[in-house]
Amino acid sequence: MGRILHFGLGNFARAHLLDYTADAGQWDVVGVSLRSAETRNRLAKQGFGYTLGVQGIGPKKITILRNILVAPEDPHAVLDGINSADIISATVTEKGYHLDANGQLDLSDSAIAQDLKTQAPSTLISYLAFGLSTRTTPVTILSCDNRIANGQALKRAVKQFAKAAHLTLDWSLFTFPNAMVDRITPATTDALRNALNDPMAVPTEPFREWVIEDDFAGQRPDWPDVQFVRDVAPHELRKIRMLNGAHSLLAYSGIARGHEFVHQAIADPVLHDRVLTLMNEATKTLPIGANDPSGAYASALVKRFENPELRHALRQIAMDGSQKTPYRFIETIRDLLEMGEPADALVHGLKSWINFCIEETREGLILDDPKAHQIAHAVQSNDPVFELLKLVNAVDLHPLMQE
Ligand code: CS2
Repeated sequence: MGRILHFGLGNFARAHLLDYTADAGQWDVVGVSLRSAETRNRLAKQGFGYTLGVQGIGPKKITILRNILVAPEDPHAVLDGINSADIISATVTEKGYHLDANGQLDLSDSAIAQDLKTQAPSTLISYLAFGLSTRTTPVTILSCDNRIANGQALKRAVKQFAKAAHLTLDWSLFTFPNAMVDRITPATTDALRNALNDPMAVPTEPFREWVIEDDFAGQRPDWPDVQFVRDVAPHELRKIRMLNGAHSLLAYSGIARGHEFVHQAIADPVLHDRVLTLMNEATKTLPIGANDPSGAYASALVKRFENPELRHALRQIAMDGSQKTPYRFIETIRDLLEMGEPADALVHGLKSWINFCIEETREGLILDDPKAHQIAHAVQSNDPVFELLKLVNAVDLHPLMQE
């Protein structure tokens, strides 16, 4: 029996890593919640088991979660967990890495600065740095978040934190494989809770995919259908640039056009065309082998978006845009410009994020984004477009925003 210590017990982890691990057998999972006790309290009431509502297939009971450690209640239990786990994994979303727009650990970020000052952890990055500094046996740290080269990004952040905190880690013990993760997992609705008679039910689609760099420091579960590859980059670039890029385009343009859910936005002919154009543009930037000349990957994505039962809210995707636009739009646009290829739909995506920030702020709303305050500030400046681009390190694209 092996044990995974998993940071971030949101719906995605419960529909992806935990589902795969339940299928593998032999392993269990202890979760870590970095802030609130709410998920732990609710799941504890039902013995940490919950129902996955796999749309079109039916309910599936997941019973491999043993406990959830609430970090602020007992930081030592989390550090002990890091010392004894067979695999440490994370789904803490893009902002949980505390990286700046250049992909480096943001030492001025308030949580990181605080952890450095107090020499006590509160983030995934600082927990790993402190916890791994006393570990003497090999372990794999597996990022399951959407980010290009997510494992390397996590390793870099932990390294930079450790250096700033004067911690010594034996890096020969640890591996940080990159991974591509995919399963569309919306927020739970009351309708699903009632239908499955489980307050902690998680809705998800039947499709799931996981490609992991074959770089494990020790044992791993016998996860079914997982591809272990030498280089994940083509897989993750394709998924992130095509699926997540299209998602963000649908979110910002869809909200502007009065839609609420992904399936409604993709049924709008204007957005449908724009999504296909974006996928076509993104395909051109992918390495040979990952590009999609037949269009099969793109058509499969559109079908998944059209699924009306998922009721995937555009606002869920729209959050944290400052963290998502760089890898969903900006880097792809730069690659296309370099190739001399058009990037109209992607540029439209970036413009629609800018318009979303402007509209929401002018309506007096605070965005759901770690940079919400800077965004509000940028919108109130003399040149909101320029200032917003500055926040995502993309002033070089300013000329394209005028056209
Ligand atoms: C979505 C993703 O919320 C979002 O930003 O684009 O969560 C998306 O559903 C998953 O990456 C699909 O694997």
